[in-house]
Amino acid sequence: MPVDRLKRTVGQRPATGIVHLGLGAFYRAFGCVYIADAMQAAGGDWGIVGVSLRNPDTRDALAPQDWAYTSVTLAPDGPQTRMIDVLNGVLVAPEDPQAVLTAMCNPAVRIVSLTVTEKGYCHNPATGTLNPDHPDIIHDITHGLPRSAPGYLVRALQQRRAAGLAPFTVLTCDNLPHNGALVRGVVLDLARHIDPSLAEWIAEFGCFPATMVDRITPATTAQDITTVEQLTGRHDAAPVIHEPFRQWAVQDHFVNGDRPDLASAGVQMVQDVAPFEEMKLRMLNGTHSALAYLGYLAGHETIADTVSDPDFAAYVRQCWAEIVPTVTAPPGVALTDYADELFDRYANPAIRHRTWQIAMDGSQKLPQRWLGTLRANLDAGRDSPALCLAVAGWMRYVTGIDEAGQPIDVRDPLADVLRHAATDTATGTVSALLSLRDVFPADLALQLVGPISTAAATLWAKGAAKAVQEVTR
Ligand code: CS2
Repeated sequence: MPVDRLKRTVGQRPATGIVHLGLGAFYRAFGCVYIADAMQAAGGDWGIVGVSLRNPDTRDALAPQDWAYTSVTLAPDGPQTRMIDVLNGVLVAPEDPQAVLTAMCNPAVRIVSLTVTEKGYCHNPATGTLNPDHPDIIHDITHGLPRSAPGYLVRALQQRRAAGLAPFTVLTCDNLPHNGALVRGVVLDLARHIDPSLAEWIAEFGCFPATMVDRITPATTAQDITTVEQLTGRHDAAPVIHEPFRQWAVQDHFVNGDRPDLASAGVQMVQDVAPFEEMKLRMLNGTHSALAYLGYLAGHETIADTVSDPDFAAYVRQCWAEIVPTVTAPPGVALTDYADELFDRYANPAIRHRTWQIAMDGSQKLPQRWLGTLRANLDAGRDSPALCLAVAGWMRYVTGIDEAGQPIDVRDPLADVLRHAATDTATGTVSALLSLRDVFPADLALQLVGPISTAAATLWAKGAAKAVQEVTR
């Protein structure tokens, strides 16, 4: 049977109201689906122009299918497909930065959302403030056509101000602590370098709501593309594959109150996102990273494979036992139920979320995923052996050599620094990595050196599988 190409449903194109920076699989499986639901339930013109900040792949895959694509929900009892039709185009920033700024200065655009990953904010992970030595920031201070996400936000706001337009709301959807305040801080800092009066204008009129975003979305593989073709009878060059679960908590703080009716799509519109974010960053992302490093070292390809190993199942529960006392539950949430639900989500065999994918960019992820928990436990006089083993797992992983002596493809903006920090011994590696001030504050490093060295000694000597077993005994 011939396979059709996926095509947009004629006549359903919403006018553009949102520009999204960083159009990866996650936002297409999450934000675009919520926005589609909100427009379906409550109307409004919130079509999205996506921007790829690096390469043309997504644009090239989606252009021939008029920007429509298939979203596949992988429930344990089988897949469900749905066509998502809210994109009005995809721009590739390095090809034409002015086209991106022009899209952001469209008066109908009231929201610029972002999923640019942790490193895309060009901040110092340990402090959360703009890194003025970042090469893209150095460039963006002196050039009107930017390279970085903060650069696009500031230059577009500069052009909007000059044109007499209101600012757009900046809606960050990345897994960063206090993400609204963080992006506001880097934007204001960069704007101050360019034009202090611009910074004042943004501070007075801009809105940077905090958000907590959650949906597990592994990278789409060639096999997924074939599976979608079998399920739908249509060829889709860029489907997205994700779990059934989704949760979005958004601080209700938008310029002129102008936004899609997100609550109609099930988004939790709240005044304080912090408890949602802290719970999710520590309990989900924290254990995800712990399972990713140690699971990878123990030879597990995916998170589902990892937690199907009884020792790792006990290990992740031990991690939650260490994390829960440090977390203030959001209203109406029982943290033990949340942990049980997370376990079921991880165990979903239909989701092939690779440990290697989650292990990426650890230097940017560690502070918000583990260090807050470790600090809170130290302050309260509690030990965190499972989380200290996770840190040791990261340290072992970033040495770039696995337990069988094979090279690991370590992806991290600090990959070179990390590899060079590795020495022949566990103790030497621990102390070299703990002295990275971009990741570990000095006082915390001092308190952690003992327990992490203990964990590392076991990990180096006996391997991840055995170390995980011993720590839960
Ligand atoms: C993961 C997240 O890749 C990672 O670091 O921990 O992408 C995780 O899957 C999402 O935050 C789930 O909402």
